[in-house]
Amino acid sequence: MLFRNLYIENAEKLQDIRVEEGVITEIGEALLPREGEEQQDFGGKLALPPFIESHVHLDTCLTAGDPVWNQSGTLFEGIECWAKRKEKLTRQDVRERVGRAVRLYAMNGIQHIRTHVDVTDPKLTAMEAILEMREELRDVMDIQVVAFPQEGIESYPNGRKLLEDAVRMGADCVGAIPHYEFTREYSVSSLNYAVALAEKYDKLVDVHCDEIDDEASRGLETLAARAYESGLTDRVTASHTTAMHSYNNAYVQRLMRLIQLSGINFVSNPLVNTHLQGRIDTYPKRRGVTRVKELTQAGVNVSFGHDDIFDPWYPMGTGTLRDVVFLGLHVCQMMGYEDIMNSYRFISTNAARTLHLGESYSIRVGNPASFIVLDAKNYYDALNQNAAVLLSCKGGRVVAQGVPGKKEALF
Ligand code: 17E
Ligand code: FE2
Repeated sequence: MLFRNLYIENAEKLQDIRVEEGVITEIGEALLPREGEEQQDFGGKLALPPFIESHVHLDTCLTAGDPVWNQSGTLFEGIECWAKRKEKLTRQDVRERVGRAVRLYAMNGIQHIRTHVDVTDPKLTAMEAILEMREELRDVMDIQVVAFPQEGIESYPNGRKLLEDAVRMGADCVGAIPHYEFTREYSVSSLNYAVALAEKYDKLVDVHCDEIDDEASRGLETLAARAYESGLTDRVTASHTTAMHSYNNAYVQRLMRLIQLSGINFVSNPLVNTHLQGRIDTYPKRRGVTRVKELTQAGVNVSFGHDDIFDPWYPMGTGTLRDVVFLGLHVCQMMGYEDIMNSYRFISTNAARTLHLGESYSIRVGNPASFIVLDAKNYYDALNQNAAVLLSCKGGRVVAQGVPGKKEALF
């Protein structure tokens, strides 16, 4: 199969991609079709490595308003709403919603998802259902599962045991939520426990870290120190880190050294944290998005996640990461030409590092034929014009396709 006339990752020149038995066997200009070889000519469109959702809660998606709406728009009311919905969870209910969400993502060019799954549920219903789906959907979507203690490790009955049980069931990563624990001591010990668990079972770590507008919430320094000392380094991710928005600059200057030494990754969720944070401010109102620009400038790996699709924490979402990048660039004030052109990295290359996808993630000869084609010539235009995803090819299999949106002025 020959995919013709593509601008690969914003390249200036058009190239063709040859795929044989699910693998990229040749990339070059004007490749000659072989006898009987199937061809698809895109006539000058952008090809990118597949998009990656590096942070979402699939277990909670598509439940907004059931049984109650989050009226205040705070993280904490969201957790209360979810606790009510959680009581009604069944395996079938989780499977049905996750199936819908995964299809939404697929249509938008996503081929990898890291999902947090709440393990503060004595029955671990969602964890069981999602681990099952991780296997069933393997050919069309790679799903990485974080055991996420939504209501705390130290502050929830049997929190430690539930987290370990979920890891033993097969979760890929260990989570924590230091800003939600009852005390500062608990938040430190919860992080120590999560990192030790990851070491014991050889897992990755992804912590909901300091998702609060409290400048005294300092789980991040503990997490980074443990990542450094344990040698887990880039196997550790700090998600949200919204308190970092409110830290004083002198502290951030000191902290940045530790962050760099530790090698940890960051995930920022601009859609959801601009919605949830700043809720107790009058004016000026904080945006509550972590320091993406400064971290990036310091050479720290940052990716963007959607976090939620239509659930107690976010009443919107159609599973497109384009909106996440679009808002992220605005709120982080990263709107220089190169910033915009390269911003797909927040939902591709950078996220691949966080998920440890390795060398097989890139459009390169010898790699699985996994790529997407967008209806634009480069990512600047794709982002600005909200370009359709024309094709999503995963290991040589077309897993989703789309047609260009059509609008016309009648004058
Ligand atoms: N749970 C949490 O603690 N924080 C979030 N942003 C979401 C769920 C969506
Ligand atoms: Fe989250």
